[in-house]
Amino acid sequence: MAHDLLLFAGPKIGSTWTLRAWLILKHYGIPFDEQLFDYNTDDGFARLKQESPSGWVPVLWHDGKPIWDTLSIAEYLNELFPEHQMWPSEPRARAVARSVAAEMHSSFGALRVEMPMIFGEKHTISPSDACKANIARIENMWTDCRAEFGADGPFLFGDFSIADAMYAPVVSRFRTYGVESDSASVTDYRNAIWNLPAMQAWGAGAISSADG
Ligand SMILES: N[C@@H](CCC(=O)N[C@@H](CS)C(=O)NCC(=O)O)C(=O)O
Repeated sequence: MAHDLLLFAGPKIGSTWTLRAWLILKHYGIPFDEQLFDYNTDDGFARLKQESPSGWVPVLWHDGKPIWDTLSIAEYLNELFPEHQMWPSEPRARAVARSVAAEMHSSFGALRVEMPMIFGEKHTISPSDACKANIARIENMWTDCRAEFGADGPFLFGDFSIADAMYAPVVSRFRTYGVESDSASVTDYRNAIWNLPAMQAWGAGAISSADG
């Protein structure tokens, strides 16, 4: 079935929420068009507030009608393309995958403020205790998911899922700010996300837009 999908997108260097939706589309090979809103410029910001129903990116337009907010977009794509099984098939694994995705959506305020995504760059900061606690919680969560559900592949629930897309910007942030881990499980997971062809394609876009 052909679909007419258009993603309202933010700049690849810093738009974490766009990255999540974009990665799902790209990883599963779903054809889509992209319209960039560089909300760091006055004009791009004004256009975004005017043209996006929510005033934010990402927005997925399907056959000319909008779906907004990243988790809704992810759920919608999963329903539109059931052949990709974007959540784990086993009920408990699926519930936990939804829990970790929702936790990313609603938490980690200190990490978001102190470690903004600057894709591909390296920066030094001194994280606050709250930010360190966010990092520890995320690493523990990744370790637990990998231990309980990750036997069949390198991702949180074995195969790539929506939960992994939710944490992809965190992997980028950890690289940018030099967050290191003693845990092989955490390091392997970070490498699996970083080396995803779709993640690398996003990075190439971040570099070319910075050059341009
Ligand atoms: N809850 C929203 C958050 C979206 C969001 O924060 N988008 C940022 C870019 S990553 C944005 O549109 N920023 C534009 C602005 O600051 O006005 C979602 O999950 O999609």
